[in-house]
Amino acid sequence: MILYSYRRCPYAMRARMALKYASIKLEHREIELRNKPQSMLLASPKGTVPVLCMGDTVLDQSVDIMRWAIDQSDPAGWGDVDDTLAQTWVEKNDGPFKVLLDQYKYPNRFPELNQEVVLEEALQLMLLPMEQSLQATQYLLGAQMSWVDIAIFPFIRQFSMVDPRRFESLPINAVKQWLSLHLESELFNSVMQKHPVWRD
Ligand SMILES: N[C@@H](CCC(=O)N[C@@H](CS)C(=O)NCC(=O)O)C(=O)O
Repeated sequence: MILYSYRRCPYAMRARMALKYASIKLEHREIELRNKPQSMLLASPKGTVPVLCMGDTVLDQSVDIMRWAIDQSDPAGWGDVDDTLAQTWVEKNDGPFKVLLDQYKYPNRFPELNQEVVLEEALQLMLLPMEQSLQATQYLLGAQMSWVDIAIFPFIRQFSMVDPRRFESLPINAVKQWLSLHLESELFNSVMQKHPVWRD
């Protein structure tokens, strides 16, 4: 089992966390986005990480890797959630929220956009609905952590890191607490260890 990964990629982070959670043994191949190994491109020509190769089977969507991992082993019930609700959150994150995250993170690429307006849109779309859920229950879909928390957390982390002081000033205390909990978790820290770049 081989995982092509990139340390700072939020999609790769969620996959690494799910694989680690499920105790999947694998060979970690750290890549450079600018110099992708041929063996990875042969397995998955679209050229994004993460890519999980298991013999002839290749999973090259982070959510598919998460789901596969949880199907193998789910010791804390990450998969015990309403599928439609889970899908709705993750689609909102990977779709419109990711667009706003990129606009917020790379203002130079979007000179026509106002940072504060982008931040406000991100609040309305994602951060405030998350706040509402997290005020009601400790995790996004209830009292128990689920794969949805793990799928979304790396993106909120990235968002918070763009302007940490501005993030700290936002009225989303439950989100901040939830974020800290994940940032400090052993699981997250264990998948953030550095690996040397793998070469074909
Ligand atoms: N839908 C994919 C998206 C993965 C993705 O976009 N990964 C980025 C890194 S964060 C990537 O590999 N981009 C290719 C590149 O920058 O060349 C998934 O969920 O796995």
